[in-house]
Amino acid sequence: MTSRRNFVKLSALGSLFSFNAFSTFGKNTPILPSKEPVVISTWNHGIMANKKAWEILSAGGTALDAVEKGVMEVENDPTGASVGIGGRPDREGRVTLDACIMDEKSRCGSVGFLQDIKNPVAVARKIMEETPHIMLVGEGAKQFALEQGFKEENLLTQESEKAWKEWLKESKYKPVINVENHDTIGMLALDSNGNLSGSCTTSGAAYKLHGRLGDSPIIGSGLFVDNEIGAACATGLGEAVIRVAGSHLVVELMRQGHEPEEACKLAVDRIISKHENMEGLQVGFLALRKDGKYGGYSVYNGFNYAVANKQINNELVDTKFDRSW
Ligand code: SD4
Repeated sequence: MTSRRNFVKLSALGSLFSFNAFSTFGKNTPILPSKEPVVISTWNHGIMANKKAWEILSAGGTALDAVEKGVMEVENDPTGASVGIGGRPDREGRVTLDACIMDEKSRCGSVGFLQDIKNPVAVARKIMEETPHIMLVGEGAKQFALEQGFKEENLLTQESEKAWKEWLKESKYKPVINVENHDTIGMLALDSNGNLSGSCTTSGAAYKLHGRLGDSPIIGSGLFVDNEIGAACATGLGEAVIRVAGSHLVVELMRQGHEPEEACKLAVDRIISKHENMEGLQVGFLALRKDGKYGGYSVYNGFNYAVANKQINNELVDTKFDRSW
């Protein structure tokens, strides 16, 4: 790693010449932007999402289209218990969805507490492209979605309702976020123009309080993209991610010269340092840098992600972690 003295020297150089900070900050050798497409996304369902995203990227499509259409595959899958239709409801039995999207121009859109519309990521994109705003929530977000032609539908599947009724018997709120729960999908992509985009979509923590928002719709927490540097997304206990503005932190750590995996690890360390009680506190970060290098890291074991590029045909990778369950 770069010594502090070198870092200060290089930072000073970086501010003297106001070119792309990424090419010098914290590094002895410049890192060149890549135009080799790559997509990474969280958990096992990342495979399904990457398949669609890779179709788009490998045909020369944009990272923005890839990250939207990719995660919609998971939103549309009724067997997924944490995203889109079939997502676990809150403690009142209502499915409320959160999502956001961000592109290479730092344009972003976000939707929170959206009900009865199964593709919140597409609603987030419409907010980004069709309104002067970034975030819409609740009734207003639903009204906007309906005006944009989205269909109203019941998102509580029979299976999800059954699981919720089972939960009601004890009604104990205990966030358990691990690989079995097939959680939130966050996706980061780099396209053949060298542009980065990201998306994040979820039904949030199962059996949450009605009205709760997690990190996933919050730009800088669940997702952040800076086309000069890289992109990051988060999964896990949203309250912990928000506390440290997790995805923004990961991108800023890459700006300082940390490798993607190392940036994710340092963000995990930050989360750990801010919590006395680590019980149930699983958080995982993914990072994709402008040069196509990527990595991830999690608080506990069990977090994985899917990667697709020209060399890797959509494979799952387990991240390193700080501690075991
Ligand atoms: C939330 N971060 O609402 C989401 C849930 C999640 O893996 O990512 N689970 O807190």
